[in-house]
Amino acid sequence: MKKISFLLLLFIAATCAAQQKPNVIVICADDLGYGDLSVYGARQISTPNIDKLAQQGLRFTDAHATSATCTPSRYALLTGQYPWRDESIRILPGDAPLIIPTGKTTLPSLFRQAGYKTAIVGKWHLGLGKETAKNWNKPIENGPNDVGFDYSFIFPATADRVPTVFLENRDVLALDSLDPIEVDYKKPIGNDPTGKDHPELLKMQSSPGQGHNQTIVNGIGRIGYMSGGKKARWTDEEVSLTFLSKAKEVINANKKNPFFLYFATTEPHVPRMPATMFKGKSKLGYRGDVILQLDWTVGEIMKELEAAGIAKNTIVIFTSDNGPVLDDGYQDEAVTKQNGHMPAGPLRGGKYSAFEGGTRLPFIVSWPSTIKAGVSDALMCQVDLVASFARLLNIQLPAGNATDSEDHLQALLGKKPTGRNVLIEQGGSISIVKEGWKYITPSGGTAYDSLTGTETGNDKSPQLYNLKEDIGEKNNLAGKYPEKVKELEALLSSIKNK
Ligand code: NG6
Ligand code: CA
Repeated sequence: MKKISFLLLLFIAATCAAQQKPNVIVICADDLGYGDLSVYGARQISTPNIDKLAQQGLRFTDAHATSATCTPSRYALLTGQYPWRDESIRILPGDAPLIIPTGKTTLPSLFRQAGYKTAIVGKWHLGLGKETAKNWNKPIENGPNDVGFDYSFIFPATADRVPTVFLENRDVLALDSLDPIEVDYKKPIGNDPTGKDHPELLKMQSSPGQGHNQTIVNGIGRIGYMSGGKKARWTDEEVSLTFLSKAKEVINANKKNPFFLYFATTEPHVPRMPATMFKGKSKLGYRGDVILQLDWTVGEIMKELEAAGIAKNTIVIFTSDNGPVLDDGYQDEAVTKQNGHMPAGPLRGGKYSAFEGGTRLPFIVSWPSTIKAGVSDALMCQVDLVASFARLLNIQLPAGNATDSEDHLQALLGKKPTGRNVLIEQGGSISIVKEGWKYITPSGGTAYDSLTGTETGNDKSPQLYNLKEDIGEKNNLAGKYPEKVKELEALLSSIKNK
C-alpha cells in the first residue's frame, strides 16, 4: 500500500513538473504594420483583444523581422539565420521547393527536442517538395513536417498565389482523383478563366500593373495558373475561420502536455476578403475589416487557453512578418478609405522598404504567470527566438546551427531593458542599426514605387539616420558624420563575412 502511494506521489510530482514547461504560441500576422493596432497608437481602428494581450504582457517598441517581405522573415524566424546570406531566399512562387534545410535545428525542432508537441497552422510560404515540378495529388515530401513540426495545417504560399488549397500534413485536403490539381507559374494550364481575359467574373478587381490576373478562384484573380481541384479550392471568406478552428484543435489536443504552436494568420495580406460578418465593420475597407477579424481571432485563442485552463502558463508572442502596404495588388479600398489611418505609425516606408516601416513591427509577449506587464524599448529581432528559447529550454544549439540567432531571453521576459547591440535589416537594400544609428547602404532602383505607394529607401548615396531623435528617418546625416558611416560600413561587412 505504502509503495503504491509513494509511486502515485512520484507520478503526480513528475506530471506537475512536466506541466510546468510553458506552452508557446507564436502568432505571426501577415503584413501588419507598426501602426495598425490601437495599442501601438492607431486611432482609426480599435483592436481590443491584441491590446489586452499587450496590457497583460510586454509590448516592444523596437522589435523587428529580419526582412521587409514574408519568405525571408519567416525563414529567419524558424531557422535563426539571416536570410540575406542566401540570395535565393526571396518571395517564393506557390510551386517552389522547400528552402529550409532538413536536419538543421529550427524553432519547432528545438521544442520537439524538449519534449513538446509542435504544430503549425496557417501560412507557410517556405516551399514544399523537392522540386518545382511536383504532384499535388500525392503526399508531398519536404514540408513543415520535415523541419520540426509534428502536425501542420497550412496553405502553401500566399493567399494570392495558387494553389489555393489547404494541406494537412503532407496531403492536400479534399483531393478528387477525377479532378487532379495542376499548377504552373510559367504558362496557362487547363481551361479556367483568368482575370486578364475575364475581368467580368471578378468580385474584386486587381490593381493595374500588378498582375494578380491569372487563374480566377472564388471570383479573385491569382498569381499563377491552376487547374483541377475544384473541391479542394478554398473560399477566401472561410480561410481565417478554418485556421482558427485548427489552432483551437491543437490547443485542446495538447492541453495536458507542453506544446509549441506557430499560428501564421493570413491577415491583412491580399486578397483581403474577410468573413462576411466582418465586411464593412471597420469603415477602412477590407484591410481594416480583416484587421478586426485578426483581433477577434486572437481573442478567441485567448478564450480557448482560458477554457483549457492553461492561459497562465502559456507564452503568447504576437508579431508580424513585415511592414504594411495598402495597395498590394487589388482594388479593395485600402487606399480610398484610408481615412487618416497610418499603418506604419510614425515610421517611414512599409513592406518592401529599407526604412523602419519595413521591419519594425508589433511584438508582444505575454506569459501571465511570469512576465510583468510593461513596455520595452530593447532592440529585438525574430531571428533571436531560436537562441532565446534554446536558453529557456536549456538546450545547447549544435555548432553551425542558428548562427545569427542571439540569446535575448532576459529581454524577452522583461528582466533586462536591452536586447541586441547590432541588427541587420533587409529591405530592398541592407541596413545596419547600432545604438540608435542606422546606416542604409547605397542602392539603385526607384526611391518611390508608385504601384504599391512604397518609399523604398533606395538611394545611390549612403544614408545615416539617428533613430533616437528621428524615428521617421527624415534627416540624412551621412554627410555630417562620415566617420560613423565608415564605422557602420565596416561592421556590416564583418558581419556579412562571418
Ligand atoms: C509580390 C506581390 C504581392 C504579394 C507579395 C508577397 C506582385 C506585383 N505583388 O510579388 O501581391 O503577394 O509578393 O507578399 O505580384 S509576402 O508578404 O508574402 O512577402
Ligand atoms: Ca507578409
